[in-house]
Amino acid sequence: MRKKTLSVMLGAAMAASLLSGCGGSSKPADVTTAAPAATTAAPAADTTAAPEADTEAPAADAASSDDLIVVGYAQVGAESDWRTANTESFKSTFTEENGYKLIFDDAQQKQENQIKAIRSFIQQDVDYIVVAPVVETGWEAVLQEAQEAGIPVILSDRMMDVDESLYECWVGGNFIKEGEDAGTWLAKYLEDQGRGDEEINIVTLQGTIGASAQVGRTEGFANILAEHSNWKMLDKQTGEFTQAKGQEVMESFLKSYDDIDVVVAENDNMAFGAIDAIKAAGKTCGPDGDIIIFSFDAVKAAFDAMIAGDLNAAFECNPLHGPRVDEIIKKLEKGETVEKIQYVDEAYFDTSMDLEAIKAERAY
Ligand code: GYE
Repeated sequence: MRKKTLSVMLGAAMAASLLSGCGGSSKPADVTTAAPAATTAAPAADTTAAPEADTEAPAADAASSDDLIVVGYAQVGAESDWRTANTESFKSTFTEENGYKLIFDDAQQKQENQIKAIRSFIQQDVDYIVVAPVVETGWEAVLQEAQEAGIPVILSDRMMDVDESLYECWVGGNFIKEGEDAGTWLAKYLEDQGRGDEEINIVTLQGTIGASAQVGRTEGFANILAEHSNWKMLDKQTGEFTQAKGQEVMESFLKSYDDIDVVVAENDNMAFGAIDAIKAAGKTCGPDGDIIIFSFDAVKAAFDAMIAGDLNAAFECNPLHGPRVDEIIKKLEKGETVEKIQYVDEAYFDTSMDLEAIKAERAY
């Protein structure tokens, strides 16, 4: 029943957007107002904040299960602290109290599992499918199946390389910008240390190959590297976004190269593994160490690593997409158009800042 109402509304929305010419625009939107900023309180804290409301109006009365919007979330896995925060953001947002039934699937970083999950969501006739795609390519067939079934698909976090008519919209971090910000930060850091013209040997621990977070961060950093003829990328290998693999790859880098100046870790957890490998090899890293190391995400444990003097900098990627997707669904339910591509504003942090104070304010 819900689905029929929705497709009529979507049909109307599509017609309206065709007339106005603004639907399906790929103009990036800034959605920082759409969801809690990185520094707001954790969603978990919010949900426990008003227990009285529940006792007066039990969830079952507030919304009969017929009224609940059923959302299937095809999650990547549980490979990192970022991912854990992202899962928590969805689970605490898509609750029955908020009018939803969430069907959550953890694909264990395998695309075939995500495709299976999406097919099962289609079979269960959910109202919306949300996907954080493991990799960018290979989604046309299953998205077409969802479209034929009349189920809107929302992409969150990572991107898909598919025709934009196959999804409603995407919300996530600007990965190319994150990579460029990291390169720009490194150039300034080396300059400030009087090493602006020195030959700089760099290695990169890449994320899951083909994931847009990997593709974008690699490309963004490469854009800045191209501006510095004295920077040399010695090696790049995937650490699959996990601490264990990051450590393993860093161990092999340290065996192959004895003159590494900089480690780029495409997420915090791989940096944590790399820091262990560097220490085990009898070297040091961080602002006072032999090796400069920085990473992406900026989860709380990255703040601890910076405060401990092991990590130089962390480039933020905000995982709190639950409230953002909730807002998108609410708009679609009302027949409103949504911006096709929605980037979240992100910052960076390094050891020149008051990290204890910043960490205390962060939600993840
Ligand atoms: O950086 C990493 C996670 O897609 C932005 O995936 C996300 C990345 C994040 O495993 O920690």
